[in-house]
Amino acid sequence: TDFSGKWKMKSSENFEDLLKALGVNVFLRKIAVRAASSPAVEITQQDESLSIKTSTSVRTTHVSFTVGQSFNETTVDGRPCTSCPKWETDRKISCEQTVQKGDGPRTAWTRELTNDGVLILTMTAGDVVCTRVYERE
Ligand code: RET
Ligand code: NA
Repeated sequence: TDFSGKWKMKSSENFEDLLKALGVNVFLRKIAVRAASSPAVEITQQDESLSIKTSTSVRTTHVSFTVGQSFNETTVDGRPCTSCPKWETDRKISCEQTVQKGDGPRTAWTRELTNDGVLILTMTAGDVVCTRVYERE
């Protein structure tokens, strides 16, 4: 499986509900939702190592990790966490996050490359699941 490429988002469900579950206030939520409606995602992958850059007008994140090795990143609302990416299938990575300070709902993400070459990102906070579908640019 090779996630490499530049991706554009085709659909998004529950992103605002996800931020709400994380306790983001309505003012910041509206800003975040607008910015996150047109992200630029660029992934490079070498074997089990991925580098993912997600850019929006208000927030850009860049993570690099090797599947099977924990790494530090931030939750979608910006809290530092430790993440444990694992292969769930040979086309899907699932990753549980543990925040370094404080508490809140459990968070996780998955990234799956479907047979049709579509990238499906899910982000979970407690029982809220946000699903975002990407196609290659
Ligand atoms: C602000 C303020 C603090 C809370 C949040 C913000 C914005 C977050 C954004 C996240 C985008 C995430 C994406 C994820 C994966 O595709 C405004 C910095 C939540 C824009 C695109
Ligand atoms: Na996204």
